[in-house]
Amino acid sequence: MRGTIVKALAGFYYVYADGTVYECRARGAFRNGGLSPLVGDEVEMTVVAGPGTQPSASSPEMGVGAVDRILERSCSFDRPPVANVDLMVIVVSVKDPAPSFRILDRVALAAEKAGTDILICVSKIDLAEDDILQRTLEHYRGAYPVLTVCAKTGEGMEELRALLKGKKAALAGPSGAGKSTLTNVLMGREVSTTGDISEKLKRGRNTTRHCELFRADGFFLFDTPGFTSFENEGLDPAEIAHLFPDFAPYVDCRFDDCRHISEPDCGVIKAVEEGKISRGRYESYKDIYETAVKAGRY
Ligand SMILES: Nc1nc2c(ncn2[C@@H]2O[C@H](COP(=O)(O)OP(=O)(O)OP(=O)(O)O)[C@@H](O)[C@H]2O)c(=O)[nH]1
Ligand SMILES: [Mg+2]
Ligand SMILES: [Zn+2]
Repeated sequence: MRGTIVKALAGFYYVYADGTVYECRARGAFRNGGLSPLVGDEVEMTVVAGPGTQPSASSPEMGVGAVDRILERSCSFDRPPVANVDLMVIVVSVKDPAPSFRILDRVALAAEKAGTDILICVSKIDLAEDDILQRTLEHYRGAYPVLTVCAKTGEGMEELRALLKGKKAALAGPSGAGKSTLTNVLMGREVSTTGDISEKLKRGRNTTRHCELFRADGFFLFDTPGFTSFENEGLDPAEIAHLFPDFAPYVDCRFDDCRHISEPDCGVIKAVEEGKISRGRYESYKDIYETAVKAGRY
């Protein structure tokens, strides 16, 4: 039978198939294949026991099964560990935690590399102070669509729903940004535990510990664990500029192999000086570039 992995927890995979969730172990042979199943994977599974017939299943309405094979993925991520995402919704709160563009740009880069669409969802706008909202919009101008939402007042939620329609969308972003709160609003009920913000650190407490795929009305939604840091692995320095869509109109440089760091007649540097590329995005680029060069040396 074919199904979708909706949750992975403590060595079990929860597969939704034909209206029922099956608690599954991955088959031994398959585990040795090197590919580990991810939430969002489409799989081939075998039913071991139907719902209500196996007392060991963690809930009586669950069946028991085994995952035999992972079907081909459209994309997959290490962080968050999910597969078959159409739209990566990067959730960033204006306050508690305040945006870290350094981290967010790395998350966007990973999504860009995986080939998913990207939406920046600015959350908790009821808490916005000074010009943080303006600075966030400015940062992503020309790079990604930005939507401002508030789970508390409902502002922007209809627009968000419209953008998610027909898609498998993952909510990713810093701990405490409000991903699980948004999940609950979008699902219309409490499906995901939310947690308060650490008073001392002004950031989340890593409340969500596992990825879960929810079937909403008209779309699918992954809630994922937040992070407090993020690094991109295995990047070729030369590919990085191509993963900055806001640079694309300006990659018109004197040298074909321009690094856009200090070369003369560099279109990217010129665009930054003229305010066409955001300075913050350029700083992220340089930072990611240097890190990738260093990583390649060892
Ligand atoms: N003022 C305000 N608070 C919000 C809003 N959305 C979420 N919060 C609060 O922010 C805190 C963190 O929310 P969560 O939804 O648990 O955050 P998360 O992104 O899922 O965090 P992790 O699971 O740790 O990654 C909670 O106390 C929420 O009530 C909002 O729109 N406005
Ligand atoms: Mg959460
Ligand atoms: Zn250049």
